Amino acid sequence: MNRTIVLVGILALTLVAATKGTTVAEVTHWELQAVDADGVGTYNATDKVIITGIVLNNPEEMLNPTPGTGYMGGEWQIYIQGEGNDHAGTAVYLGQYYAKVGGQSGSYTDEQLLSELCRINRDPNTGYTFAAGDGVKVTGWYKFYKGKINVNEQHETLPALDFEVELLEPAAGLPQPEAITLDMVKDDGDQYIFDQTRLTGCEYYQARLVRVNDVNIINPGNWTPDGTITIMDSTGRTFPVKLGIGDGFTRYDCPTGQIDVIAIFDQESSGYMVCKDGYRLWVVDYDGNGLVLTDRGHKRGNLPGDINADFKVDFIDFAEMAANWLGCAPGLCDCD
Ligand SMILES: [Ca+2]
Ligand SMILES: [Ca+2]
Ligand SMILES: [Ca+2]
Repeated sequence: MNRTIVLVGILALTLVAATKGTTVAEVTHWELQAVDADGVGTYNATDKVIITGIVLNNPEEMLNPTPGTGYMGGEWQIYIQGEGNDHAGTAVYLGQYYAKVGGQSGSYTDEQLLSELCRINRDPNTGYTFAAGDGVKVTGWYKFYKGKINVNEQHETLPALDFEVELLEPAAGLPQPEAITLDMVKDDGDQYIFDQTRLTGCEYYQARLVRVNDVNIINPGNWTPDGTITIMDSTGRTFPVKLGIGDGFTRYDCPTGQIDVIAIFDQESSGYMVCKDGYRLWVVDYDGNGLVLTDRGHKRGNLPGDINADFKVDFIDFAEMAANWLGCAPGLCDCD
């Protein structure tokens, strides 16, 4: 016990010392996401980085922010896509139970987590609540994990390791998803295409919004929040699609027949030191439109109380409201 306390103390002092001479630079996502031949991130020029771009997702539709849930407790993650010729993107992550990760020392209490979520969900200068499609600037530390360099707190709760999210352009709009076909990311044998230069294959699209047209879902039985379905194209190539936890995956049935998919291209490799697999598409919510697996974000009908967007207010809407009565979105409600 004493040894643990001493070790934690030494770690804290080390981090404080490191903070004094902290180096920071604005980098492109392209620079930050450079990899070696094994797919391991190589960026190490500064301690902290500043990145800018467009937020691709609402965090609570990707990971559950509720304190005490899941292995890592409440979690928060957004993807930020680079603009112009900065053809890359970066995930920004915060979790509650860092102490469960090897070599890490602290975790957040429920109250501390909610305070952190309230802080990073809003622009510190205006109080504006961030949403997908906003232009932002993130300043923070970073850590490599299973194929990507993520901006995070290096899994420590010390305030010196906080990251900051600041608003650059409210409602800039989501980027146009880049249309890809599965033969651009899978070879003839249906294996992932890895290219260290990141100019082709899966690495080129990592952490960016893509669109795959004319595919079908071959395992609709996996349709559930946080589930993983598989799409297949006419050549027989397949790709996993991770479903987020947006309420549409409960409210609507899995789309059938030939569909299109709009998703964040992600990687979470099977290994830590060789990271050339584990690519997947991540769709965080679905609006039930039947043709495109996405949430278009433009609800029709203009009828307050029509929760399931079927253009009438009835018991189905009431039952959903009743089931969520007095619910409070962690990190968004009751801030301050
Ligand atoms: Ca990668
Ligand atoms: Ca923090
Ligand atoms: Ca309705």
